[in-house]
Amino acid sequence: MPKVIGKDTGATSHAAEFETRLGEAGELHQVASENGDEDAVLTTQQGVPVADDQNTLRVGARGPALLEDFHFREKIFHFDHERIPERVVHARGYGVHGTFTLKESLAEFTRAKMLTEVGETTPMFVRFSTVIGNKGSFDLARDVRGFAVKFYTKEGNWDIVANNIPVFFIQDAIKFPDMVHAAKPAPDREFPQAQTAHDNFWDFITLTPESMHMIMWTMSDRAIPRSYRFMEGFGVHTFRLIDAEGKGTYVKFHFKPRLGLQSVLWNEALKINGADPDFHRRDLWDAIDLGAPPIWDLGVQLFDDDFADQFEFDVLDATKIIPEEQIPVRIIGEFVLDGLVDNFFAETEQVAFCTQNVVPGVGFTNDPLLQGRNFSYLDTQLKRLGGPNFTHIPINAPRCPVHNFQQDGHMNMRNPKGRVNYEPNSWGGPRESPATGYRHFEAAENGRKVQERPGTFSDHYSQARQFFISQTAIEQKHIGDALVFELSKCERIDIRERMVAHLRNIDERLAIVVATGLGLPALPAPAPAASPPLTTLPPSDALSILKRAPGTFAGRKLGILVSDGAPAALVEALVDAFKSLPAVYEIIAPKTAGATLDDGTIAQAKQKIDGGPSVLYDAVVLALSPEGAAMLAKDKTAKDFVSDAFAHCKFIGYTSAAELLLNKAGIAPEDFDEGLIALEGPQDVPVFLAQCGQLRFWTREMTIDLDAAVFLENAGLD
Ligand code: HDE
Repeated sequence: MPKVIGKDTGATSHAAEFETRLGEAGELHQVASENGDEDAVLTTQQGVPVADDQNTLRVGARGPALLEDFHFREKIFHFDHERIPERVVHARGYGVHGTFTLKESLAEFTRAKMLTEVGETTPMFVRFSTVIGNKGSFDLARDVRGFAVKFYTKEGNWDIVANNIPVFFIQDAIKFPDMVHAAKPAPDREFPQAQTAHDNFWDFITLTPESMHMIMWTMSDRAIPRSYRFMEGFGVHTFRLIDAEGKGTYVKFHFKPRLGLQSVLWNEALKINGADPDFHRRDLWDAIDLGAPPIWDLGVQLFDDDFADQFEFDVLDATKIIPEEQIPVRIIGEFVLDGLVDNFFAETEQVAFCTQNVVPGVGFTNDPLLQGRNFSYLDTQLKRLGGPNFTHIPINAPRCPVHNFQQDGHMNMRNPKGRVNYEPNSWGGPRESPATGYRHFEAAENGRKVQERPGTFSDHYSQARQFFISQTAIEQKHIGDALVFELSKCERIDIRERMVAHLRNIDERLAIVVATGLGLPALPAPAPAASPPLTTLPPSDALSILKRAPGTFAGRKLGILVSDGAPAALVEALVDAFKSLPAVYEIIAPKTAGATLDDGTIAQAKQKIDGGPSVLYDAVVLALSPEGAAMLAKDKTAKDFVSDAFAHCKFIGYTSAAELLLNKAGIAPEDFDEGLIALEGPQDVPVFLAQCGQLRFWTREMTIDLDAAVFLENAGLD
């Protein structure tokens, strides 16, 4: 029997069962658990055993169907109603279960048990999402990612309905429908899907200067994440922690991924969407399924009124961050996302988040965006889930006692006993509890009733500039590239010009790069600014992805392209080294069956090369024999594999025979750079592994992309 590699892609299979998860929350699980059971009998929804599920009831084999066929009618009726309205925004999402563990108590600031009982674990559910695309759109749209978190605490459900970007497009919830309409496909033509690269979006944005800070983030690599596992999460608004005496402390919530941040290139994103539209959901599923669940630290920025009063911007303005250099993020615990759903619809589709879901000790501020959200989410659930009883659905049901006199309604799942359904009453509880019950923060308010934006919200450019100057050169180039790409899709020249006019208030060099990229004949005058932009805000390294690179390939994926006769010792050494990080690998071969290596070992292929383009991997190895290289050098797909890996600045390990394929793919000997690593044998693997820890060889982009020249000439950006 020849040895076989390639079956186990780098981590041990995760055998954990999550069957009980839904059951913990409710009593509704008995039906689902039967599916897949060999002995189970197919029944109708009424539980009646079904004798024939292949043929409708007819008068004679070729005769008309009979109305009497209740099984057929029920089956079709149910099928006809399988869909519920998709979310207006964040329609495409992916949910997983997890657990939060508190490491440091915030007892000084809040009475919330989840934040004060060190060592306590709290079950949770997280739904990641894109914002604009519909449910069937692709994962790698340039878009904000939702990072909605539901904690099933002992004191009720607490939701932090967060994003992977810490600011938002608008300051007041009243503009949300306009913003979303403008971003979604145009109403007449219903395209483009899941994209902001169109006139309507940029028309709205350029007429809404408050969006400029957010635009810097969405044009940055943050909007094309490599995976949900490599994203930060932010609660965006300033919330409040409230202690037992009613004292409030402002708080901003942060989720920081242990695996570090990572994004893909735009050209790569476009290709990934074709090769695997489910790239992000598959990545998350695989990581959990293979027993390498992602972990995030939960952090808080805490501050008081004194800080708020002297901070350059209004802490109620959701288009502003508080730089971590000014208020450090204090890590108080961690969450592990290690539980796959049993059923996508039951859990991920039906989960209902709401910013209003808070627990005693956590409260709101007057952020006008947050106040609007507090209305919107509950309202949306009524439409989507069809009635007021969606909290009875297991994924939404609290994991603590629920007692109240709210009753009846569509799909009521509870069967309360006894006579009492009002309060006060002479029959018995439940009763309110001044000691343990939720208490709102007693904010002192006075003022005239007005429709007015506070003057303290009027600076729209300073933090946009701060974000931009905090990036590395390559990240700045990507922002320029993204702006040129998006605006090039706008047909109206005045919209392009208007955006460049805004950019002049952010960074003159960026404005020049974008104007040049768009071929504008002249720079438009800077947009009138409600508040003069500050140029004094210092760079904040925390805003850059690359300045905080993790320096390891752990959690990433290596693609090993093999051919018959490839060196087995090298392939095995690669597999062992990357598995130990741990990272995963996939074997790609010209044939689905895989390849026979030089010692007779069978390398089983996960992908035939046509289905496994290099965009699906973080680094690649070309482990080829001379014959294999000669054959692949004639193959267009193999050449694409190589030239894409090169163009996307990936580290490429190669056997000497594979040089032929590299050359035929357009990488001439003089183009070879330090990102291309010769692998003579197993002894070279440690060097390759160490290099891969840089994730990308970014220097290459400056030499192979013509736009880099515009960027370097005009900007000398740093
Ligand atoms: Fe949302 N948002 N949003 N949003 N949002 C929804 O609720 C809304 C905003 C966010 O995975 C909707 O159940 C308004 C900011 C996430 O199920 C809806 C405003 C942030 C999710 C809604 C905002 C978010 C939603 C649509 C402006 C980041 C997905 C479906 C005031 C902090 C949750 C639904 C999931 C979903 C309203 C702005 C995050 C319509 C009115 C800012 C992660 O209710």
